[in-house]
Amino acid sequence: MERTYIMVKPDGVARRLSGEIIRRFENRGLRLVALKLVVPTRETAEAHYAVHSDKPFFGELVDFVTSGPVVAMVWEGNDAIALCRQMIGATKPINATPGTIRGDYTCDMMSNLIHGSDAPETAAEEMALWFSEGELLA
Ligand code: IDP
Ligand code: MG
Repeated sequence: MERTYIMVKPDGVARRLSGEIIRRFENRGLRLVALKLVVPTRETAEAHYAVHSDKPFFGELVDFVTSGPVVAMVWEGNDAIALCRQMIGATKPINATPGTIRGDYTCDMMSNLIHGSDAPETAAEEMALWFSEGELLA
């Protein structure tokens, strides 16, 4: 069993897509082990996207992700990290195939509705950044 950090970004919450996104992960058979609605601080957003701090879009990305509430979640299941990334779809809109969350609901490179951890190490870091131990089910 693997756990992954999933976040509906501010555009997804504003567009009332949180329920649809949660429904997809539930339908797939994943188990929800943590969930909260939070407006990210700049500090948390900068830490979350630290790997992109050199990129030209970093400032805009931090502005975007702190612009409103996000739904922070941890989902558990077999190969949950790769499975969720597959369900989310590619970052580049033209590569986000129909049937994926991004492929069905967005064609914007930045406002792309959802984040999912990309590897076991980042999943562990992100779960620790967004949740305390006590907020996760056993
Ligand atoms: P990912 O969310 O698919 O893992 P990353 O490359 O890790 O994609 O980028 C993190 C986030 O930064 C993306 O989800 C998107 O919101 C934003 N982003 C990535 N590349 C660009 C870009 O070239 N222009 C604007 N925003 C970008
Ligand atoms: Mg990424």
